[in-house]
Amino acid sequence: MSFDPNAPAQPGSGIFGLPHSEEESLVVLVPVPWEATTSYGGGAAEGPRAILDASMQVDLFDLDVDRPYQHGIHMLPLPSEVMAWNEEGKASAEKVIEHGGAGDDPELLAALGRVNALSKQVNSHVEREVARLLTANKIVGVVGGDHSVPYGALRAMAQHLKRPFGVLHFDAHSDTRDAYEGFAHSHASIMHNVLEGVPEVEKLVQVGIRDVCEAEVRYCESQGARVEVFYDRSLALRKQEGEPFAKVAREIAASLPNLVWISFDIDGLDPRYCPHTGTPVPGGLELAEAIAIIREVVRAGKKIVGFDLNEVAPNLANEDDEWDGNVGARLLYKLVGFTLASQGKAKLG
Ligand SMILES: [Mn+2]
Repeated sequence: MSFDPNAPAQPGSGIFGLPHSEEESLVVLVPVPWEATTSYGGGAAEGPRAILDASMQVDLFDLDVDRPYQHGIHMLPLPSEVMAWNEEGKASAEKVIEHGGAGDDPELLAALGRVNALSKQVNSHVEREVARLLTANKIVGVVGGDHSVPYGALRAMAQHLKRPFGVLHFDAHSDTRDAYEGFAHSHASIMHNVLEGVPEVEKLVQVGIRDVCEAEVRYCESQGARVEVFYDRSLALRKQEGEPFAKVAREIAASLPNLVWISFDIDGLDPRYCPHTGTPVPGGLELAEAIAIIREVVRAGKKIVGFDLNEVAPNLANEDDEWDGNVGARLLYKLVGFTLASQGKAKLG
């Protein structure tokens, strides 16, 4: 492979301007352009494309994680079947959302059933792709799409590891609702579905949560030690009391088991990093704080087994505005780098 890591991306190159094919890459990214159950602002289905476009601007040398590109990074092509399911799913879901749920209206119940069936197809697609890549000894990252997309990936990871593992979940939202608006695989239910459907997830650690309903708080409490929540409110109070964030980051890392999947909803960050995400909430983490937490996970000797990045949505009203994709691409590169570093394949800066 002859390419200059210090030069601008060449036309026709892949993600981050890299020339690597799937075969040449240790890291393979699975794009999932799906957002059928998005209840507020749309655009997450455009996330993979926005990240890919903006990724050409990311410098390949990284002060946190050195040279992750050396192992090869490839993003699979955007799956046209998922894009078609998304169009159909959105049209059906819209009717249900407009009416605040299906109630007992036969037409709305049929639309709801169709959305749930399409969600299952997306889950199977993601599970199949991730399982295939894990079998080929790839490191896998899923790029959403809304936050429902990692479900199939976590199922595949559980099958692959055959051991318990933890999930480090960055988000403004708890995502532990039981079938939000009737949708069995809503973005707002992902962690409920993971806790109920992936028993290998022995621990869920949530960070940045600040928009949550009481039932979710009680549900998380009912899980006992299996769920630990670092609410945004508590992180803010601790900072206001003068506690060093490095200490908080180490505490979060220490709360995780040795094998960790990272599920990163971009809205866990302060919304100035993701102004067009579907459900922005004031408050949230600085990018540097999220990175500090992930760095501490690696420094604590834990192994990041895979990750997803979701809810990145571009400004659909102005295609020259690359900001959301820009932040998403940079965070994605760090996730790749820290995952490699946790597996002894990149040097921590
Ligand atoms: Mn969220």
